[in-house]
Amino acid sequence: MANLIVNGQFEVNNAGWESNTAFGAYVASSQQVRSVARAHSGTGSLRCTWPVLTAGQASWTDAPTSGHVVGQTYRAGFWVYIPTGSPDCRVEVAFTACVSAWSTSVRDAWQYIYGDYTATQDTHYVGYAIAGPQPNTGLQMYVDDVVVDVIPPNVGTLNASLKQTQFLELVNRTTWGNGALPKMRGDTIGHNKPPTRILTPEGWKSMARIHWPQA
Ligand SMILES: [Ca+2]
Repeated sequence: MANLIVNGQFEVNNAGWESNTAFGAYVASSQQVRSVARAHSGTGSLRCTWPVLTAGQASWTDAPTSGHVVGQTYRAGFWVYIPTGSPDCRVEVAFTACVSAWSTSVRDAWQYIYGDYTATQDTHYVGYAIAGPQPNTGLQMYVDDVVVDVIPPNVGTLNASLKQTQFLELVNRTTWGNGALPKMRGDTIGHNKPPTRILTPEGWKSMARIHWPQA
């Protein structure tokens, strides 16, 4: 599968990203711009300047994201950089149930946060949010390397119900969740070194032999 986020690396501009009230649920953030002050990849990231919030208010920045398959489960992952003095954030997705845990107390360093959700329509608004009260002005945070993709199948539950397309996804996948490559016993999946293919059951076109490391 491909990343449904069209502009998640911010190497050119901030196209596709916005802030809105989501029918009154949020206070629109005041500014989202491409910044070269810091980056998780390349030289650019998205800098959001949060509005002043009172208790009970929230604000978010989001990307209207199309191409979902209804009923498919997705993971929206963000690398976020929260400077000292700025609030925790979390992943939120509109028009479906998705609210991640709040980011940890990490400050002045990149951290990965994500939320999982099941698509209910073609377009979902994928974003990150903060909650009030926030007493100061100029509160900022940075985002980079945003990915929305199907969640890799849980190998621990592979069984006869597994669909062919899921297996092909497993074979073809070169990055995993937060970007780390899954470790193989005696091997590592890599761009130039796919998992071993073995003879497949009748009706299946492809299959991967995968040995997960012992916990
Ligand atoms: Ca970048």
